[in-house]
Amino acid sequence: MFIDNRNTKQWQKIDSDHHLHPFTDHKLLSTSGSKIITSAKGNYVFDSEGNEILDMMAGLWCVNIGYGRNELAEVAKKQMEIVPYYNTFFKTSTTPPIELSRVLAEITPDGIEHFFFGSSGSESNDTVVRLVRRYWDILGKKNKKTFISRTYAYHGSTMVGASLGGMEAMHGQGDLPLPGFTHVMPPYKYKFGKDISEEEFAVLAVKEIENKILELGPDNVAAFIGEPIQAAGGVIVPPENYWSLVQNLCDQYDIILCVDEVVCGFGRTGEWFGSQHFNIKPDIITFAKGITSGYLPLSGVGVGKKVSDVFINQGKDFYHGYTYSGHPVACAVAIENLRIIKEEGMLENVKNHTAPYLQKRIREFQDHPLVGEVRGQGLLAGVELVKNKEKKELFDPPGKVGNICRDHCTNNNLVMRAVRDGMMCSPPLTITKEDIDKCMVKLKKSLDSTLEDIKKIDL
Ligand code: PXG
Repeated sequence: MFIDNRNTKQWQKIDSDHHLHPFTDHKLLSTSGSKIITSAKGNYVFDSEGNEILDMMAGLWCVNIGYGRNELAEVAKKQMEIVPYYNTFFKTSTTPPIELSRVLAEITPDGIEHFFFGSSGSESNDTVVRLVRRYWDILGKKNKKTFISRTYAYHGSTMVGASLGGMEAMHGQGDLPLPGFTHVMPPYKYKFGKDISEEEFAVLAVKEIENKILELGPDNVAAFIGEPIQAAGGVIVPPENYWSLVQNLCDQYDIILCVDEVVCGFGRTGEWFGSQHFNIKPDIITFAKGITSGYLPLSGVGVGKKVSDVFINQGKDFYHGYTYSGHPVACAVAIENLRIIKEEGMLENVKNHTAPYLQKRIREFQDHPLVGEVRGQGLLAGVELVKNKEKKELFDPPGKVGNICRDHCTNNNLVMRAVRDGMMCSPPLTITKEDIDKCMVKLKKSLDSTLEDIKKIDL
């Protein structure tokens, strides 16, 4: 084992000397130092200073069954002893990816029967772009290449993941998006549909997609991709009728419908998948995170009959795969994780108890002077902080107030995610009503402190 008896300062020094973090201003980080997480249990993580921190983000939208489930460690150990690694290339497989595929076929949206594995959500979204373009190629529709996605979408951080994503800041670095990726308005009613009804706004948002299809020409459009609820984009919950309209549009113009289930998958909405919550049947889904509750890296693509038939029945090759596609240890851990979710009735508990409770409690902030909107679905929720509540006016430029509030949450030993000026949460599926109550006390304190702070600064 590596040396684990250093103190906080020592870890921070080595971290700052050698470790590059994702999405981080390292100059700033070297002055504050990283928070060093040294253990975790249930819905809490503990840092090297002994703080007990309520993790309302389930790590990074992923620790669905909570921390410290030894069953997963046992399974990993056992599988490492049996076969730690073998590949799934060259007409070979180990048993865990086969069994995991069978289990997934039972719980994924109707019609999704085949699974291809990777190690991250970004990788699986890359797989989708290659798969769908190859699909149209095989069918002789060689121009169907463009992917339509949405502003504020998050689909990963590789060149393709960031191109599919609709994050302006990411596009600003490294000449992105790549050619063949375009973005339309998301179903973000608070910002884009202030004065109309939910239903009217859904029609408007879907009309934008149709206009984009017509502008590009349907013969050039490969697929539409979206998260059921945009998570890292700010917990953007679409109107109830949005997704069925999108599905109709994709059918009408012969466009593949890809649903990115990386966050919404594995129980977040109280169903196995967000597609089931919105009652749609995607052609393809991608998933990651919650499939192993983050205990090991694993991701995948679920492929429906329409696409898989072409590859399987026409005997066409697809020159694509990763060393760790179907990694036996990660797949074994996933099977155990899914067993726990199922056998402990976590979906039912989320749907009938904890999600309604979280949604009810967080809506109490609707009257807070800083809060413009409270939104959420299932165990995804957030409050949008605004400059002017009556006029629904957002802070411009965005981000400063969100960061202030996030820092207060940190000081109150609460992990929530600041997205622009919203405070978002996505707790483990094991979150209890007591922990939700604790979260509300900490969040109220953080919002009140933020309000006091911003009175003193020029925004
Ligand atoms: N799709 C969705 C919907 C995601 O949320 C990915 C794909 C990419 O997964 P990987 O495993 O390649 O990271 C994600 C990841 C944040 C944050 O700041 C969110 C994600 C990753 C990192 C940070 O909220 N989501």
